[in-house]
Amino acid sequence: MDAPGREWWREAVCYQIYPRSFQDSNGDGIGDLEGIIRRLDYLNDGTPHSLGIDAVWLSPTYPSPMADFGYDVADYCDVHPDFGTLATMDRLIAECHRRGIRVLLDWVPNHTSDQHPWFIESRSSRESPKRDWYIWRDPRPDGSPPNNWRSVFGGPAWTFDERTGQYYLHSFLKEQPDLNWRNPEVEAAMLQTLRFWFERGVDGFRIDVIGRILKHPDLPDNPPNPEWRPGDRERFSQLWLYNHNYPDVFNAVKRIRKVFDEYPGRVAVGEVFGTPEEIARFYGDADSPGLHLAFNFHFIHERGHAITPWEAPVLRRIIANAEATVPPFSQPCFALNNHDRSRFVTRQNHDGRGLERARAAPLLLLGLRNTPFLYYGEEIGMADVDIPPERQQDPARFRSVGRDPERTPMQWDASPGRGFTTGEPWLPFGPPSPNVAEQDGDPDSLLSLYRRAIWLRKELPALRAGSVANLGGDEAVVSWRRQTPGAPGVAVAVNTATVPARAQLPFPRGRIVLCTVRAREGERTGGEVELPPLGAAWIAEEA
Ligand code: TEU
Ligand code: CA
Repeated sequence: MDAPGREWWREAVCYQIYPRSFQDSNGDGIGDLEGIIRRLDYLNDGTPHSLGIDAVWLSPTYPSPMADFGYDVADYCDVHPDFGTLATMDRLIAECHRRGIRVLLDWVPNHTSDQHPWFIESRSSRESPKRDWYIWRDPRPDGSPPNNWRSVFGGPAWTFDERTGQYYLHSFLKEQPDLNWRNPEVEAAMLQTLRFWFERGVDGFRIDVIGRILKHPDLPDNPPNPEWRPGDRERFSQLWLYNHNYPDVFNAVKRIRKVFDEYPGRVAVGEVFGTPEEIARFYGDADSPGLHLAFNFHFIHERGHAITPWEAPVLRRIIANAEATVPPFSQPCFALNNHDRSRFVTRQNHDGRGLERARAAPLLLLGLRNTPFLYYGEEIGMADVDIPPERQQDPARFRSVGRDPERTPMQWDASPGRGFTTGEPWLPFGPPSPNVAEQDGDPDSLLSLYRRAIWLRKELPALRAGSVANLGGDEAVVSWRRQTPGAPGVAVAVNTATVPARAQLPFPRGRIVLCTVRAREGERTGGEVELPPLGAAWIAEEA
């Protein structure tokens, strides 16, 4: 499937599937692996009529009590019956590979489910041989938790276990106790779970919140966050100094990488948070690498939870920081959407023009030097769905923000079941439109724009493998050039203003090869191009 030594992930376009919400095949209203298999041709059937995806990332499908919908794993080496069986996963992997699609699973190393046999054993007694597989501590003299750490979902990060008289640490829900990665038995056991799936042909992993797997050994209090104001998210009331991106994490990442390197062509993509410099640390060094790729979520939110505005100067800064910090032996990894964040169309709809910005979004994401991740439904412009209280599912809703609105079922058509299920969906649908069926045959649809962008990216060497140059523009426009020796350059220009704007081009003669206004494609350009309001274009250099 791959020329030896050519690392597929450098030129890949990846697609995140939230398995519960992609395709249900047995009418129980919950998406499953058989359902995903049935939709693989939509993702890539080798023709430009498909999206042309090179890899899929599946959010967790492991046995789990589903307290956090799979991010509470009770068995790392099996499949939850709601999703299918190991045999179904084997078939999915085979069917993907037959279409040239790589398969990334989701690895959750920071915590297990409290129903995982390891934790059941660990909490059974203080003398348990697995007691030290988790982080247990005595209460403070006044009975309060061992330190002031907060759960990401709100509340203390500690829960008291009456029977053994100690607190255990959980960075997320109490149903998600943190593993003690300072215990070499834990590390060995977890690394073995990677080999289990590599042996079954899995091509890599998206690694869940890897920045938290090692904490300061003394578990000291975190200092207060001086910028925090009452009303801000509780979890930002502290600076996560001792339980997030703690220095020892980066060495552990290098040890994890070694297991990936035991199997050719496997890729490690980390879910990380922090400054551009902190993100870059996860890549390691040329002679002792860490992750192949580390997510940069700055197009979604840069610091804290503030939504990143779709404004040229901000986008330009994010691109410049990533290009300046990511080590030369790798590249950035951007996403505009995922299962934890409000969808782009909704985030950027403050003036009712979110869908227009969503047409420019793929030209930015796919026009940059990076390994981009799309999120199911993004390609048809799905928005957040308001979920009535009685239908809400996400536990984060109680003390943080519920993520159900960005996790609703894929809209394949406008029928009552949206082509997703013949049963009652686990989360309510959005309005009948947008959906794939209405956009499939429409050359001006967002879906068609995503397809053209992805296939053009494969075709044009400068976009597939080129460096970024001439990053520039002004208050309205962000633009850059992609270039690679022996091939024409491609200019990318994005207008974030609601009025037309001119973009200066880095070459005197070109031709628009992709534009948010399809009718402009084929147009010749001189040294500049006029962009429609909120519009974007890719211009190929001409001799
Ligand atoms: O998320 C890690 C994380 O810290 C945030 O994305 C957080 O979940 C979010 O801000 C809450 O609003 C990962 C997974 O992506 C997420 O779905 C899981 O809930 C979490 O880890 C725990 O496994
Ligand atoms: Ca199902």
